[in-house]
Amino acid sequence: MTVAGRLAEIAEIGRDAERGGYSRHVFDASDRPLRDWFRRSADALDLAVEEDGDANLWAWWGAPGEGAIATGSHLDSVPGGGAFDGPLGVASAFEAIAQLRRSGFVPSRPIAVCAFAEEEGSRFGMPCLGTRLLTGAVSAAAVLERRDATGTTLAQAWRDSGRDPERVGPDPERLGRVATFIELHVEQGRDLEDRGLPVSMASAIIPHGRWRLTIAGQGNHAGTTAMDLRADPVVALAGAVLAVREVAHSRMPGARGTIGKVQLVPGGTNVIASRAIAWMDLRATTDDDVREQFALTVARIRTAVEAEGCTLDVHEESFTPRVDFDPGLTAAITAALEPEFGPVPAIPTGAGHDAGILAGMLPTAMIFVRNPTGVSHAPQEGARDQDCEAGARALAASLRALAGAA
Ligand code: HGY
Ligand code: MN
Ligand code: MN
Repeated sequence: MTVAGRLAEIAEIGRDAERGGYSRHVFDASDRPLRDWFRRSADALDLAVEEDGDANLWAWWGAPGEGAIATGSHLDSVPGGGAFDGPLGVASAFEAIAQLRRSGFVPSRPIAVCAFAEEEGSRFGMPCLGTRLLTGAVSAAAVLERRDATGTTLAQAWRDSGRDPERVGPDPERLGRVATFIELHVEQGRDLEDRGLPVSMASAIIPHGRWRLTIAGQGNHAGTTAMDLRADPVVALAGAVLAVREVAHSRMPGARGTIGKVQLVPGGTNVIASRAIAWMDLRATTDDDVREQFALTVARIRTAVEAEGCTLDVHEESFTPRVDFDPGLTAAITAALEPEFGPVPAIPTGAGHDAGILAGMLPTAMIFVRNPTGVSHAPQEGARDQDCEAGARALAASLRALAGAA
C-alpha cells in the first residue's frame, strides 16, 4: 500500500460537485464513510480503535498507556477544499506504521494514529473543535448550543449521529497518555516547491482569529426606493471588505485579512437586504498584532457602516494564539530525517492545525509535505505521489526515533 493508494480509497467521499473539491464536515454524509475508512485502515494494521467523547478517533499500536507518541490530523475539509489538507496526515500515519511493522520494528512505547473532529470548524464555526474540546481549550458549554447553517445545535448534531453530548468535554486521562504529538500536513504555500525540498519541519503557527460581522440596514424594494433614501447593508459590507484588505495590505505588513463567507438576509434579487452577515478571518505575526489589526479594521468598518446609515455588531467566534513548536522535539525529528533528507528547514505557517492546539499541552511538532501549487482550501491543492511517500518515510523515521528501543 502507499499513501497515494490510501488517499485513493477515500477519493470519492464528500466530493462537492457544485464547488469542486471536497466538502466534508462533522457528522455530515461524508463523516461515517470517512470514519469507516479510518477503522478499516486501523484494522488492517491490528491497531485498536477508540472514539473519545469529542468524536476524535484514536488507533493504538500497543495498549493505550503512558508516554504514547500520537500522530495524525483531520479528515474534515473546508467547503470545496482540497484532497490533502488533513487526510494526508492520517493516511501517512497509517502508512508509516505499516512500514515500521514490515521492518519488524517494535515500539518501546504506545503509538496512536488520530483523526480529530471538525478541525476546519466549517459546520459550527469553531476551528480545531475536537482538540479544543479534548484539551479543555474550549468548554462543552461554550459550543453545545452553537448552531450550524440549518439551525441545528452541536448538541443535536451529536445526538443525531448517535453520540451522547454529555460525553463532550475535556479528557485529561486520555490526553495524559500522550507524551508527544506529530502532525504531518500538506504545505499550504509554495515554500518547499521554491526551495526544491520534499519535506520540512514547521517552526510556528501565526495567531489568527475569526469574527462574525452583522450589518443591519433597512430592507426595502429595489425598484421603489430612491438611492438617497437607502440604508443598504450590502453597500456597507463592500466598505468592510475593502477595509479588511486595506489594513492587512498597507497598515499591517505580513498580516492576512479575509472575508470569505457572507450571508444576505433575505437575499432577494429585487430586495434591498435588511442584514448582511460576514465572517472575518484575521492573521498576523503576533497576538498583539492581530488585536491591533482587528481594532484598526473594525474602526474602518464602523465608519463605512455608519456612512450608510447602518449598524454593526461584531462577535468573536474564535481566537488562536501564536504557537512556536517544541524546539527540542523539532530538532530530534530533524536529526531523524537527516540521513535521507539532509538538513530540513523549519518554516512558519499561516494555517492553523490541531498540532497548534495540542502544543499548549505537550511537546508537538509538524512535518510539511511539498505542495507544487501552493494552493490550499481549494480543489487545486496538490501533492506529488513521490512526495507523499517521502512524507510517510519521514514520519516513520520520526516514530522510530521517538518510540525506538527504550
Ligand atoms: O483556518 C486554518 O488555518 C485551518 O486550515 N483550519
Ligand atoms: Mn485547512
Ligand atoms: Mn488542516
